[in-house]
Amino acid sequence: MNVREISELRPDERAAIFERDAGVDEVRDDVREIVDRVHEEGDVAIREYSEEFDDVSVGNLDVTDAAERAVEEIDDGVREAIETAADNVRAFHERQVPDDWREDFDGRELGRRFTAVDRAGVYVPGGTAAYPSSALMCVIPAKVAGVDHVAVATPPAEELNPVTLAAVEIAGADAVYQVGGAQGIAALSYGTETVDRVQTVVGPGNRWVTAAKAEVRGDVEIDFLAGPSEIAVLADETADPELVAADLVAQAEHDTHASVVAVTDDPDLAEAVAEAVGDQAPGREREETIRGALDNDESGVFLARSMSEAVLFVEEYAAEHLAIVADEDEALLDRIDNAGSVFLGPYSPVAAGDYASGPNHVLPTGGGARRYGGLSVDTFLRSTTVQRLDDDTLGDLSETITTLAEAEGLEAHAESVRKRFED
Ligand code: HSO
Ligand code: ZN
Repeated sequence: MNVREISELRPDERAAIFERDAGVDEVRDDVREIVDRVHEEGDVAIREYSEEFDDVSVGNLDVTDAAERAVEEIDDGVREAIETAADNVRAFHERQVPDDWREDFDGRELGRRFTAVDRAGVYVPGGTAAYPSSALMCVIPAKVAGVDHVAVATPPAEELNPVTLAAVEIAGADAVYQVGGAQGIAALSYGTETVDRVQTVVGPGNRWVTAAKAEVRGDVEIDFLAGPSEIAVLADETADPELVAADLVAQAEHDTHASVVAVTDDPDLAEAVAEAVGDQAPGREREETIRGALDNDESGVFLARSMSEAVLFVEEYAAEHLAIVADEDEALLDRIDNAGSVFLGPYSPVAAGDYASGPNHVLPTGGGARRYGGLSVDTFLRSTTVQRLDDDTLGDLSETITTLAEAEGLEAHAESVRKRFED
């Protein structure tokens, strides 16, 4: 990883960094074909794609029973870790549940009530790594919101990962299907003979899953595009370069399309971080994936001329995860709007949020944080407004309503109000 000066970046380099799409565009055509086939042919298409992409000849697509059994099968220490993480994730998401309300506005009784969608689908990635933590991060908020039926899709395997299955069960899912990738998203979105269709599809995934969510959007609700991981570390001279590097390497191990950046105004820190990344990557279990991510055009250590320039850089980058390791971290945070989730100080590594501190790890990537936030209880809720007026309050408003209705040329609207006051 080399150090690049922000002021020297060419427009094409800036575009690669700020308009990153993590290779999603490249797979869109293939994904469209998969989604269409699953939509039209159902289970048959799923089985064929599982053979082709996962090299698995799938028996039962429905593995709900196996998930129930897995809780007893896994190591006690792992089960306890899942339960601790689940408790923390649940507590944080329970805090998000909005209260229904009704209030008096000068005699008009107005309010808002919140209800959950009935059926949600969750994608839990598998493949090169298992993601029981993602099961917790998606199923728990859905259940806290009050979703009646939560179905999980996760990649097939000769032997399904029991820890993932146990996490799905502990989180409270109602059904589990072994179907991965774009075909998993399509199955949840349109339904098949075995998989019931849902109203909202959520969850993280690789570029295939992400492209599939973009494809089904409109036919079904989705959370947002949560593709390969990203981290931006905003650091000043007080940061420990070894720890900054460790957090970059950690997110790099997710995917060769992951994007990891550190931004600082301190040239010594920039050099030290670049060197520490180089020292820490070799010998890691997932070294090849890490190297792929570090070599991406959008990954790197970026040197700013001032912390203001550094702030502008991370604001434009709009990272999925933003770590701020600096003396004035709260003041820097005040200047930043675009980030999926923020980690303050040297003892808040992104890995804490990935697994166990409580906030959600399903977050917008690819600059999505410029427009929306991460997965939350709200993702599964609808709000409905309620109003009750009486004759006095409607009488007070009748002139306003009838005047506006007539201005719009909607005379019957005006009449519907007047009629109530005829004797
Ligand atoms: N950093 C990933 C989530 C994750 N990390 C799961 C470890 N397991 C995307 O936020
Ligand atoms: Zn992670």
